[in-house]
Amino acid sequence: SSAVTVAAIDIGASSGRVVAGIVRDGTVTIEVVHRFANGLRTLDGRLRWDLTGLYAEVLTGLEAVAARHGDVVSIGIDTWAVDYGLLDTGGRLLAEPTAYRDDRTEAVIAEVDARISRRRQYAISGLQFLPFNTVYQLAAEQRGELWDRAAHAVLLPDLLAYWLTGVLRTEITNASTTGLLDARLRTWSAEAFDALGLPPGLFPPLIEPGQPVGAITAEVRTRTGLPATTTVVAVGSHDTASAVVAVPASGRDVAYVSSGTWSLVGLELDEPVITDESRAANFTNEGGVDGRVRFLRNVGGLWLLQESLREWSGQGGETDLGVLLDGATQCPTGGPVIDVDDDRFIAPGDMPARIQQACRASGQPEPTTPVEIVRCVLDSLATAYARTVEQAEQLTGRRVATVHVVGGGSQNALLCQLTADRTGRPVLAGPAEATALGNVVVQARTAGALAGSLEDLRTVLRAGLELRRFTPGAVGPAEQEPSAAIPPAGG
Ligand code: ADP
Ligand code: LRH
Repeated sequence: SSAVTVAAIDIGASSGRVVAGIVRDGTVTIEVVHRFANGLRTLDGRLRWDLTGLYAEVLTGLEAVAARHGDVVSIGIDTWAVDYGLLDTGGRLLAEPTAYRDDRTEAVIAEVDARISRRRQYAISGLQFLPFNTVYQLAAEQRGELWDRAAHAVLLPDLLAYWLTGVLRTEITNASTTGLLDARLRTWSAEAFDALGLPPGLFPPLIEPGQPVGAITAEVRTRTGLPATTTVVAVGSHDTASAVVAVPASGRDVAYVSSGTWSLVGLELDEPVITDESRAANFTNEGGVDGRVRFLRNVGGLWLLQESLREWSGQGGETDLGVLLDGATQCPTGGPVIDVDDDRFIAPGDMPARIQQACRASGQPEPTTPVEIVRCVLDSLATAYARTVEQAEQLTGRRVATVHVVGGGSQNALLCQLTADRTGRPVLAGPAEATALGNVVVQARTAGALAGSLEDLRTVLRAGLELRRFTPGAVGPAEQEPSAAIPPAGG
């Protein structure tokens, strides 16, 4: 029977993978052929990504895909959003990209907001305010030493695609996180570029998921052993856009939590919701695949755990996530809950101390052991998920019957159970590799191995998945609510 193989490159803030996606007779399977770590490093006084190093991992992964599968038709790339690299007129990367957790934007936020008000920014882009949105990073860049030599700003998945093909494009789902895209027209906003003094051609031309970027270069062909016909195809290059494609929902009455370094909590819509209420609640209208809208909110994520583990490992403490989660499952309900959305948790550094400090500041008993801190983070995430699902219902008038949890966090049974308890709705957990799967199916559709709408693609994915179901427990949200200054999940 005819089978089509594609390669998906999916790099999150904490790890990356290169996946072979095989579509045979309308069923999809993935093989993770290469995994690698990702993280922040300090270089020249800034928190940066090692994009050059990540590209080397990409090539290693593609070589492994080529070794197993002769006929790779296409490659799709997704990474976290917002960040970019600057290229000179010759296409050379001027510096390793600054990471969104760097504090360089603090000094420029007020100035940007004075040039174009928050209200007007939101009216155009529908984007939630985050202190690291691309518009703020570019404002910091305009004052920096590279700006004079910068000919192009290139989002990170687009930069990897450029290195593989020599073709410069800006994929639109990721462009929607810059603050420079008109959410309704899905074109660059001349008004925003103007107001911020950015040259209109700063970003390469827009491209939609499913469209070809270009064939791989001869050099990449030689390095990886991929066939000359292999083409890079645009996918939802914002990782969250690809994750949402692979939310295995069977109806419209669902919310999703894409749970990784961040938790992205919301709904898929056909049209943006840009109102005073959605702005006040800081909901975003990011661009989805097939013109859909990702109406969601960034909620603090497993970053709080990742950074806590990093701290404990530095002290020689317990760092086995499974052991810590087993312990946390035994903790009594009703423990302290912090606001995971607080900006104080954005920067790297001693996370357990900041969590304890947040508990003290809100008059709650502070967790002392690693197990208690893990439990506090998970209670707090579940509380925030519940609050956000209810806000999404209120802002859109839609009802949510089921909550889908996808991404690495879907493997955390305690988090999923607490989410069911707090939201009072069943949770369907999985797939953990939603982002890679969403990347694969969009390529497979372009290759002609799958067809139809996102609903059709989700039907195909659902058939091949075993989701874990979590039912709201006997202990309801109200009983679990501690005396914290956090709005109760029950509204
Ligand atoms: P990102 O794409 O942001 O790098 P992922 O979706 O890969 O993030 O999720 C990473 C997170 O998933 C980890 O921080 C960890 O908390 C969680 N995770 C991964 N594997 C497991 C597991 N086996 N059990 C519980 N949680 C897990
Ligand atoms: C998740 C994510 C999220 C963005 C953040 C920068 O990986 O892409 O959607 O807000 O990283």
